[in-house]
Amino acid sequence: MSRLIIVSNRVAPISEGGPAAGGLAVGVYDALKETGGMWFGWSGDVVAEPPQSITLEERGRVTFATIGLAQRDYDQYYRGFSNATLWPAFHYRPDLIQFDRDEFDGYCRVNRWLAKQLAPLLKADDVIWVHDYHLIPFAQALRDEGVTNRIGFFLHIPFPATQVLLSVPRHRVLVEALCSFDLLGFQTAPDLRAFCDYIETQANGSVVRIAGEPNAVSAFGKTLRAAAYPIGVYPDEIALLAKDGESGREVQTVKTTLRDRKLIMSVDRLDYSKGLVERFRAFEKLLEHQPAQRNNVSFVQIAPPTRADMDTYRDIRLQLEAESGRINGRYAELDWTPIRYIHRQYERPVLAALFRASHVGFVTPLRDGMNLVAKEYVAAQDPDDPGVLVLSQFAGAAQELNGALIVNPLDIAGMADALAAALAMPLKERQARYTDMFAQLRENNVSVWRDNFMRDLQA
Ligand code: ADQ
Repeated sequence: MSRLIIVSNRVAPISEGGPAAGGLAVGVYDALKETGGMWFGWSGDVVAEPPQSITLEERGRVTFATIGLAQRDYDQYYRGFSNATLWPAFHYRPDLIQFDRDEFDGYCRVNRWLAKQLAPLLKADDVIWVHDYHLIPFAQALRDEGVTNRIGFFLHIPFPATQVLLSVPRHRVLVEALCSFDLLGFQTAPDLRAFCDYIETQANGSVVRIAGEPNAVSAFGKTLRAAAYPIGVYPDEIALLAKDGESGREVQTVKTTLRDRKLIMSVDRLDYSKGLVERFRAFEKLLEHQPAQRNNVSFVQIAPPTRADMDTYRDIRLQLEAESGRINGRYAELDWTPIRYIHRQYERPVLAALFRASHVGFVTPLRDGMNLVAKEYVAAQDPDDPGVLVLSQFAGAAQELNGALIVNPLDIAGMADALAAALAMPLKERQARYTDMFAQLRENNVSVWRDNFMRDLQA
């Protein structure tokens, strides 16, 4: 069996079940343990000078190969082009794009430097799987180092519609670089369509669509394949975690302080793509339109800050603090706080148990590649008394989770109506929707995602 080499911007700190162990980390680490292999990427450290060597750490059959980033590389590659240009563009926010030529050069330089570090560690039959938007030029950089192995790429975030992608300076260079991979994986069919549209309308390329197989793409003198591989979770494991966590301290505290009130739950990284401001306003609208809900329902938003050294992230944080303060000021009573807005990270078992204790999972990103929280919420429910998922039409997960109440996150009143419908939904309907979605989660769990991608990469 070929060795698997995973390359991602950050190498997940693997303490299984720890807070960072999301779908990607868990699914990919499982594959590495099975085939043996290496996980290569940034250690998370920012250092004064570019480090000269990689740190190798063996755990069973898996080698973790990590390296620090010099301050300038961090600023240009990570904070700059990846997160101030690509992230907003790929989440349909051209208004937030900041472009700086030096940052773009830094992005390409760091990709080349990382490829140079990895190349000497590779063996002839290794299969390389690269993850996410930080590493679009990585295959091209490896090819320049003489690497001829199979190289696949999975994009965890949306691939934007052509007219949006055109707003990114150097878009053509990026798409040409993508074409150096042997296989491209997207979260959903609309993302795949957007990529193929660019190839056909902007790159003078061709796409052959064969049912049940990846598309065959030719462009920039290269041939490759591209398909959608929606990422999943392990629903049965999450269900167990959630049940086990029911008697835990955090869940008991929430239940005691709620008394008999209902609970609406949201969990996100604090990011402008997650639609938090609109979500707070929808909850406010619910209280405004339905006075009977006042003092009868609480909304818990857990949102640990990320990328806190960037202005756009500081802005969204301030805006949310103002909104939650304003809404609580308007509706709170001596014994009831409508919105509990919490800035911290929780361990996975605690989150799962909180999902199970809540009546509504409120997941309304303005754009999201997939959104694993939506899937985790469903997986964590009690089959005898499941909660209802209210889900944005712009989350990749909406393509699969037909049992959710699907909303447009810009339609505040529409979201408030969906919340009211969710809170009032009869048990039979909740069960039917949950059963449907749980079956879907099982059928397309994270091993299916990984195995389908690996099968096509090796074919
Ligand atoms: P993210 O944008 O980070 O991921 P998401 O898919 O929701 O978004 O995954 C986040 C993971 O972190 C989930 O497993 C969640 O439970 C966990 N998490 C979130 N907030 C947390 C908190 N406060 N405490 C502890 N854990 C928390 C990117 C893309 C998504 C895509 C994933 C995977 O943006 O669209 O679904 O990658 O491909």
